[in-house]
Amino acid sequence: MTVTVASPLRDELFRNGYVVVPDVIDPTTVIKPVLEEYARVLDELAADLAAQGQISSTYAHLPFEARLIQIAKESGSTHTQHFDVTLPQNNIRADTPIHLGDAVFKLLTCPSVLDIVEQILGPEISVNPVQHVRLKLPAHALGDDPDPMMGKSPWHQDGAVVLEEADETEILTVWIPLGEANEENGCMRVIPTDRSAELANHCPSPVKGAHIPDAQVDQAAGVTLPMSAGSILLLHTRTVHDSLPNRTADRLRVSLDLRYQPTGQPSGREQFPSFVVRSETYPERVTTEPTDWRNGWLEARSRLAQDEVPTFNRWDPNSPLCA
Ligand SMILES: O=C(O)CCC(=O)C(=O)O
Repeated sequence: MTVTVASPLRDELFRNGYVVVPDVIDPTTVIKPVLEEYARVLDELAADLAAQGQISSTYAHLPFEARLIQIAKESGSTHTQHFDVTLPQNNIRADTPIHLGDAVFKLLTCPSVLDIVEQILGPEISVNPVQHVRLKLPAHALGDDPDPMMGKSPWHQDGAVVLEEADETEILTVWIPLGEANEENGCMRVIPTDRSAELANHCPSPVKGAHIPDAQVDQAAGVTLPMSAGSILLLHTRTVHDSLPNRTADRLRVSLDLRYQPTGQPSGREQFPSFVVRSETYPERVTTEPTDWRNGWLEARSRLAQDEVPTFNRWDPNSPLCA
């Protein structure tokens, strides 16, 4: 199914590679409940780590940000997967943590977000399984754990993190700060990129994920994008982007990056589930219950815990460009 949408927003996105749309999400009714869910995830995590002797206290008296930073430092791990809204790309077990809370589902299906997405993709919309929460820790707290979910993201195009079969899929990235994101705590940075641009060669790395080496990016053209909670950033699959490091002493930078696509096009990660979130033609196919969404992911986890998980990487680490 090809997309035939005409809208000024789509034109702007395709021309520049990015659009920041302010005041899309209600911080009180939509964002705050997500942060409350993450606080409960941290409660459970802290109790488990304390019971295993990995931390000396649950640090229950600390506010969320200070508590996560303290726990990450003391346990020597960022515990990303406990908060993440997708499965890892390998070593999936029957009990691999994943956070599939009602508040996250409400954000994923937020009508005001889907109204914007519809202006780009049209009315048949699915949520693509490439999606993450990033609780970006201060660089000093990361230690030897260079996890790009918790630290700086390297330069890349989102079209490079899915398989070739999705090269023509109109995957739209919707990046959502759950608090202030600025130059100090590590906001996003983009290189204005026309949608007709080629996918650059990426280098796969267990540490950074698929990335374009810094030397191959015209970094002087980078545009930093400070944003407030409630606003969203749209990127197309060819937009070259990274994020700045979190240089604060004691603050997190919290965001979700979600992806949507026209229903019926390849997701580029077929082993993971996609869900219809809006449909003019088949409204009965829309996933409206968080339980159905949760079950879709949990079934994928059970299946993948038994099967060999195919790699989602298409890039050659031995390419001379990666030397
Ligand atoms: O949130 C970040 O720091 C990076 C996000 C990103 O690069 C993406 O969503 O593709």
